[in-house]
This record gives sequence, structure tokens and C-alpha cells, in this order.
Amino acid sequence: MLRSPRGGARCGSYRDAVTTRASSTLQEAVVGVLAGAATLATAFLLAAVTHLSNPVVAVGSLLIDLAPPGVKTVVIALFGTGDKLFLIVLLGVVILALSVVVGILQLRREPLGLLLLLIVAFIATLASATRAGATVLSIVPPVAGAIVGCLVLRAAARRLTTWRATQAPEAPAGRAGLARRSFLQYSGLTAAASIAGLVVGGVVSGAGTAASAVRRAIQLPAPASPAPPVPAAADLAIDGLTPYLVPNGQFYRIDTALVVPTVDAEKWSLRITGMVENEVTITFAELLALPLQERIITLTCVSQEIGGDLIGNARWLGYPIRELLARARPTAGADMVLSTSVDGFTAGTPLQVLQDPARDSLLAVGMNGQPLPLEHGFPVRMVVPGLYGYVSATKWVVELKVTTFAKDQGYWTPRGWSALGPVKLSSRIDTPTNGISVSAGRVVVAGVAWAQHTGISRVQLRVDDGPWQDAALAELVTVDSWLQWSYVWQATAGQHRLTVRATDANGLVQTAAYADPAPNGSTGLHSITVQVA
Ligand SMILES: Nc1nc2c(c(=O)[nH]1)N[C@H]1C(S)=C(S)[C@@H](COP(=O)(O)O)O[C@H]1N2
Ligand SMILES: [Mo]
Repeated sequence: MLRSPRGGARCGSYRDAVTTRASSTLQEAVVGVLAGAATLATAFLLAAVTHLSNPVVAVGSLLIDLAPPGVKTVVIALFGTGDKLFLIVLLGVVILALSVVVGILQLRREPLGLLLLLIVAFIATLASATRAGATVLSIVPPVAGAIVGCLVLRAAARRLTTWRATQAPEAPAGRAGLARRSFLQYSGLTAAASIAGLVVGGVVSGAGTAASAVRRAIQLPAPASPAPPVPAAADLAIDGLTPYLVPNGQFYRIDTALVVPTVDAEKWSLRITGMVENEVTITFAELLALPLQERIITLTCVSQEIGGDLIGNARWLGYPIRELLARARPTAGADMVLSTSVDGFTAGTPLQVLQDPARDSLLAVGMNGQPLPLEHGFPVRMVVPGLYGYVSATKWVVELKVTTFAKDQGYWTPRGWSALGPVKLSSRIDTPTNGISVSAGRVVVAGVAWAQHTGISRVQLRVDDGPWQDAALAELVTVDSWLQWSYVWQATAGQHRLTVRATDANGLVQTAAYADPAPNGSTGLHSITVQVA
């Protein structure tokens, strides 16, 4: 509480002065936080009820797009797939700090607080106006938020100033209580209204729940061309070994979307544009009515480190992209298809890969027997065997533009990643895990190896610097998927290093030379250290 040296004669002690200063800063901070909360609540509520983009999400997405590749790599390395949570927490902390500064500035250097609030709102407005799919209406939530925020800032600051004036030595007695109550009441009401706005906004924007309901109601047709059944011999079911088909809930997820895009399947359509004789548009219902293929394809992220887990294998249901391209009839000279997601992400895929009759590039609607999960691209995504995801696996895809590599670039190319991204031959030890202790004797070592669209012919394991020993291979289902392997090791006491390497179906042996994931995929051999007791 603010102590007033009433009567003027009293000299406050040093401690009183410090306390007074701290509590008046706190009051200024409260004024700023009220203004910040009112701004956010207004913007969230409007964004939610109008289905416009949330300005905070827009700023976060803009930061993701603008982040230098180095920052992104560090954040992903530190927080893994929690990179988005990290960004949201960071934005929250920054917004809180800015609000506090707005309050302090407004009371000490009026109108700098208002000015700072307007600058921040302007940035949010720019971000909202430039996101993929933005319209003129997209600026409504941040602009309305800023107006309400400014009004609250001025009103709260005025009440605080009045209260403070009543505490001045020369102020008439008896007014302080009233002024104090007025400030506290205003603060309480604004805080309650803001919290209510944020909660309602959060509930209404549960657009995800609406899209989920649509998704659950979808009945996928039976494939005209089913995937081969997975024989027991393809899935070794060894403890600690990744299952041959990775369940949807465990499948790795990588994308630039801060909030999972929610697309209404009934309104979805895909357009094939650009260097084509015949522009094609296809709706979700039309896509489902086509003879669909089911294929087992392993998807890999170019950011996969040696031994990493940004890889997964699933049974995809979809329509061959080459058939749709054939309808559109690409013109001479085209060599790339730029696929665009509803969220603005793009990937550049070689046209000839998508047209290849021997490669089942799919416009996929199903994953392991389910409609695509929202995070994996509902309602429709691309899946291309043999290419890293960043150049091929566009989720929430809405346009295929036939073009050239000379004219167009996918999202990651100007950010330091190669225009072409064929998957590199690699292998991984899943069990035992690195650093673990095992008992001497029989130890089952197992893992996966992959060279999508080429196939694996051999996997070898080496103990310390000993000779390379052949591992047993699980049954090969398709060259487009990974292959499990196992090796029975007679472990002897001491510390040992186990290293794996694979050979592809062309006889290419996995290189031991280490390469970073950037710019077009890691190389090197996965090794683990095990303590044998
Ligand atoms: N719309 C969109 N699609 C995208 C991406 C993205 O950022 N946005 N990332 C790509 C990358 S880099 C990879 S590795 C795969 C990952 O697909 P998954 O999340 O289903 O595993 O999606 C691809 N498709
Ligand atoms: Mo990726």
C-alpha cells in the first residue's frame, strides 16, 4: 500500500521510500497488464467468432517464417517437437513484459505507453494482413484490440493518477478512499471482462473440435488397389524396436504451423494450375469417388540426425498424383510442381517424379486406415516415396502449380536447404538404447534401415572395431518403406560400442562420413555405447 507522508512534516525513512517506489511501479504495471489483457481479449474474441486469424498466432507464424535457419535448428535441437510450445511461452512472456512497460511509460512519460501499445498492435496488424489466406477483414481483430486496449490504458491510468493526487500532502483529506476504490473497481472489472473474453474466445475458437467432428464422420472408401498385407515376418515385434507401421498418435510431426490449420473437408478443393493445358479443380467428394490406392510409404524429415526419430512408416490411402497431372496436361518445359498448403507452406517437387508410373506419389486422404489426423494434413496431403518431406509431403494441400525450378522455389529453399531432396540411405539402432547396461550373454540388437524407393539389401553390425557382421533382415514389404533388422550379440563384460550400416539394393554402402542435416540430409553411421556387466 502506498504510504502518504500526510502533513508534509514527516520524512519517510529510506525503507519507506523504497517500498513506495516498488508499490507505485507495481500499480503502473497493473495498469499496463490490464491494457494488454483487454487488447488480447478483444482480439481473441473477435478472431474466434469471425474465424479470422488470431493476431498473436499471426505474429508467431511470422516469426517462424522470418527466423534465420540457425535459430530454428537450435530451437528444434533444444526442444524437439516442443518447439511450438516454446514459441508460445516466449510470446506470452514478451507480451507480459511489453504490457508492464506500456503501463510504466504511460504513467511516467505519457503518452509513450499509448504509443508503444500502438506500435505493437501495428506489428500484429501487419502480421495478420500478410498471412496466407488473409483478407482485408484480417486486420479487424488487432485493430479493434488496439482501440479497446488504448481506452483501457487511458482510463486505468487516469484513475491511478487521481488516486495518487489524493495522497499528495496538499490534497484535501477524505478523497483518497473514494479514488482508491474507483481504481480498484475499474481494475477488477476490466480484469474479469478480459479473462471472460479470453476464455470465451478460447472455447469458440475450438474450431479444431468442429474439424475433428467432420473428420470423425468421414467414411473412407475401400481402396481399389489395397496395400499388400504386412506379413508377420516384416514386423519383428522386438521389445524397444519401432513397430513396422507407426501408429498415427506416435508419428513424428514437423511443420511451420504454430496452430494446426483446420480445413473444412466439404469446402476443400485442389487446383492444378500453371504450365498446364487444362486447369483442374477437384473437391474432396470427387477425390473420394476416384479409385484410390493404398501404399506403405516411409516418410522422413531432412532434419533427421543420425540416430534421430524424425521418420515414420504408414499405410497411406490416396489417388496417384500422376493421374491428376495427366488430366491437367503439363506443357513442355515444365520441370517442377510447387504444392501450396492452406497455411502458405510450399514444396517444390520434380514433375518427373510425380509423373513416374513406377512411383506411387499420392494425394493422400487416409493414414493407417483413418482419415488423416488434423496434424498430419487433414483433409488432404501429398506423400511421395523417396523424397524428404520438405520437398514433397505438403499437408493441408490446396494447389499444385506446374512450373519450373528456375522460376519457383519451395518454402525451405531460400532458407538454406537444397531445391532437391532425395532421401539418403541410412540406418538406426533402436535397441538397446545408448548408454544402457545389459547383462553379458545373449543380447538382441535391432533397428531399422531405409533407402526409400531403392530398397535395402544388407544391414551389418560392428562391435567396437571388429569385423562387420551381417544382421538378419525382416521381410521386405516394399522398397518404399523401411526395413527392420536384428542381430544376436554374445555380449562380453566391459564397455562396447555398436555401430550399424546398411547397403542399398544398388550395392551402395552407407557412408561413415558425417554430414549435418543441412542442406540436404545427414550422413554418417549410428553408433551406441553399451555397458555389459
Ligand atoms: N503445410 C505444411 N506441410 C508440410 C510441412 C510444413 O511445414 N507445412 N513440413 C514438411 C516436412 S519438412 C515434413 S518432414 C513432413 C512431415 O510430415 P508429418 O508431420 O506428417 O510427419 O511434412 C511436410 N509437409
Ligand atoms: Mo522435414
